[in-house]
Amino acid sequence: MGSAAAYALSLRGKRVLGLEQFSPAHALGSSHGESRIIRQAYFEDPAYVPLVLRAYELWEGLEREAGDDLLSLTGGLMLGSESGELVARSVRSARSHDLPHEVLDHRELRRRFPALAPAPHTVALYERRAGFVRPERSVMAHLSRASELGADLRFEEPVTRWEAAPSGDRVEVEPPKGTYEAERLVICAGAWAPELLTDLGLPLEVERQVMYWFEPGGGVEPFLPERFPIFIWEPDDGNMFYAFPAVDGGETVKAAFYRAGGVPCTPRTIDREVREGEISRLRGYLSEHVPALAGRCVDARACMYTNTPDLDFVLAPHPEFEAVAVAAGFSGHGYKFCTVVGEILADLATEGSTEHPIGLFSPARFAPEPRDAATGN
Ligand code: PYC
Repeated sequence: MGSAAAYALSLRGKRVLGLEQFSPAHALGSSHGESRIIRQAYFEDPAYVPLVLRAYELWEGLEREAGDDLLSLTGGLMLGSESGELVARSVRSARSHDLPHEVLDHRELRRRFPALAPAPHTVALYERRAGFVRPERSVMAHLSRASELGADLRFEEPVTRWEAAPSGDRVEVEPPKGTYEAERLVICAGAWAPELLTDLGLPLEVERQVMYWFEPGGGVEPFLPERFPIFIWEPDDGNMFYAFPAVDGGETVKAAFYRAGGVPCTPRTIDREVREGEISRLRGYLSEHVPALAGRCVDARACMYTNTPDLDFVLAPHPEFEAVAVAAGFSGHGYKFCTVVGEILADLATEGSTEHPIGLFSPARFAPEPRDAATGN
């Protein structure tokens, strides 16, 4: 989000200073692991659809500018039962925004995607324009373009403190190497947001999630992007998991849980070791639903989700300091939006507002209900 904001602001001719506590495109936060899902029929809320459609346009523009393959459209499946939430809500989003999609039953699923083993009650929404983006390469593309456009990007500079006057147009940030002053501040601190935004009192919770790379038992052929889509599967117990095709000539397939199995942590306490029991748990779901994928797990890496209680983002001007814009709480599904989030943050920093529909992301939704003076409730 920070690299996309640095790029969007540089594109508008602003003088940009970017401060990152680690190295470019590092693997210690929430934007590593080779691939992130991109999809349009957004089950979380139809309000995300206009934003994701703009994100696609910006992804394509970034790819052209960077001369790199950042976005691959492989098609995507949302699978589950008719009584579950994932498929019904995806269909609702697709219909309400007129998105091209198909609803497939288990026979059609088996015919078109033979690597999947859907039960007779499984249904799915298929969308052709779903796929994946490449997070590390995309972060580098945003950073390189920002830097080419004149941004001053500094790494290994952790910001631990910032200050702004309530109505002023000066802000100050203080990494150990010195103090910087600016007219505007954009804070995209990922899992470090709870520390940098304590004044906002956001109910953010960081959780550890693990990404796993499996070596398909019978070889990678059935999982190549031309025949295997990204998918999210909501099994009957509600523990969603997802997977990608084998990307960029690799012999492995990445899979993980979504909104299931997270362990509360902080960036300081996160356990980066992955245990056999965790691997076996995901392998169990794979052997039932994608049997050929349930082979040897050759790699597993921890990352962090920063969750809000409703799992919707926080993206808004700071309620007290007009010179400050805030992006946080992407709740494990934000990366695909980073191009449009960069554009929104540039709007907020330069204009104080945006035409994009970001009402859903206001931090005001977490404010305590005012007490009734008469009843005290
Ligand atoms: O952003 O679509 C997403 C996603 C699915 C699983 C984890 N993130």
